[in-house]
Amino acid sequence: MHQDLDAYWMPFTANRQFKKSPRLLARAEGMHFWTPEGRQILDGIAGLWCVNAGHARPRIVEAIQRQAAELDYAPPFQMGHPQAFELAERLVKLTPPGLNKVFYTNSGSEAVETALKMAIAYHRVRGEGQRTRLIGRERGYHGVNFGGVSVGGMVANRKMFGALLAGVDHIRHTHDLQRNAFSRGQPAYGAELADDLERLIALHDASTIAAVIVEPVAGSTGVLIPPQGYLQRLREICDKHGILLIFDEVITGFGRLGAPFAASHFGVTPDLMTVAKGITNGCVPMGAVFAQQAVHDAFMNGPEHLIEFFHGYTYSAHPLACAAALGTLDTYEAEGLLTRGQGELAAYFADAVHSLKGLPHVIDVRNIGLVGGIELAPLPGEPGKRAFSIFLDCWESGVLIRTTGDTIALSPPLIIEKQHIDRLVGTIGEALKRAA
Ligand code: PXG
Ligand code: PLP
Repeated sequence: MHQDLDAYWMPFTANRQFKKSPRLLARAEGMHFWTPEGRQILDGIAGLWCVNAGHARPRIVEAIQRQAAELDYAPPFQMGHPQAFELAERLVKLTPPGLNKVFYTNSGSEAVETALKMAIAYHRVRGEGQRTRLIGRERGYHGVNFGGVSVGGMVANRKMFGALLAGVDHIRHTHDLQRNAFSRGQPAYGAELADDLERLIALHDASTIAAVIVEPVAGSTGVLIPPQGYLQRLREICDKHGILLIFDEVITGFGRLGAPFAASHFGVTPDLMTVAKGITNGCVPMGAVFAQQAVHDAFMNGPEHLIEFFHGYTYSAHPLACAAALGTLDTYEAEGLLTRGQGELAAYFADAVHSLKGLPHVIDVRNIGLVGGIELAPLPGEPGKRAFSIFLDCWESGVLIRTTGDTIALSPPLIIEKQHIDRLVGTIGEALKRAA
């Protein structure tokens, strides 16, 4: 089959390289994709950290089909539909206590924009309208819209786009190979890096700061796991200064760490929490912001006929997304998937990824739940090229992995079995032995 690839400008893709030797996926089921030629590919990254229950799950497929026939669309402004409310009630049973209000979006990027605006508006409705500053972290990823890029810390995602949002600053990242290389789970050193927030508070004054946003585990910038005690310390400093803490759980939400959310796993509850991806198992675009009761209630003043929060999307609470999310929660529940990534399976996965220590170019291995990071020494003067060559080699061998810089990131569907872990890690090991 000849197909013209010219018109589609692909996102976050080396377009010219891709179009010279395309990698197409035509079908998926369970742990695998198939190419148009029928080659089977093991999915080592749950699509893009999102297909947590594996591909083509019947409860989700049927829920979407039923919903499309029943109610294709309903306006979300001044109107509602039953599935949106049912989903919200089900979701807040999974979140840490207190995070019991849900605002729907269509992606993680939109969830981030929503949370940042909510934080600034929250302070304003409480009479602290001077709290407008947003604090992110170096090496953070919060999607690609202007707010998210501004609080994010990925140089390539920022430098092309001008001045970004004003009034943003960043605390230091926690990645420290010298002290923490080859840690299993949370690294021992670096809790004190949370005190960097005190430095920015001293510089700007707490009274100007609305919120701090971090990924509990940074995914896109190479699987950076928080040092022991770090997140607790951030929570304490935010509380001390009246600053909202936002956890961006777009990747860590819905079972990735072996608990429903990273907040549950680490025992630290933020004021706002963003999710996407696994909320619908990647089947229909959806994101959400969870808010503490007190944040929500601060808006519920003034005359009752007035809109309280001037924000929302045409497709907020889209019926197909709500149906997909309900089918997804049914699947997670029926199969215990939100806690599958802990215990024996996680230990097996950890042993497997750490077995790559000692292979050529491997300078660190990191793991938590069903997330693995394998960092390689870069080729001199060509950052990212060595890891990308491993990606291409694995693809030829029928395994889909993801690389960011010179780190290989693994985040398989939570239905993964031991034989898939062997295949995934074995294929990477063989590719490393062949690599330049
Ligand atoms: N926040 C976090 C923490 C994310 O990981 C987003 C926001 C944005 O979500 P949307 O749905 O707008 O893409 C993300 C997305 C990768 C990779 O390879 C990660 C993401 C997206 C694409 C690639 O690491 N995360
Ligand atoms: N641009 C225009 C001209 C619009 O009318 C709208 C929504 O009505 C938007 C952008 C925003 O689109 P969405 O609500 O899908 O984010």
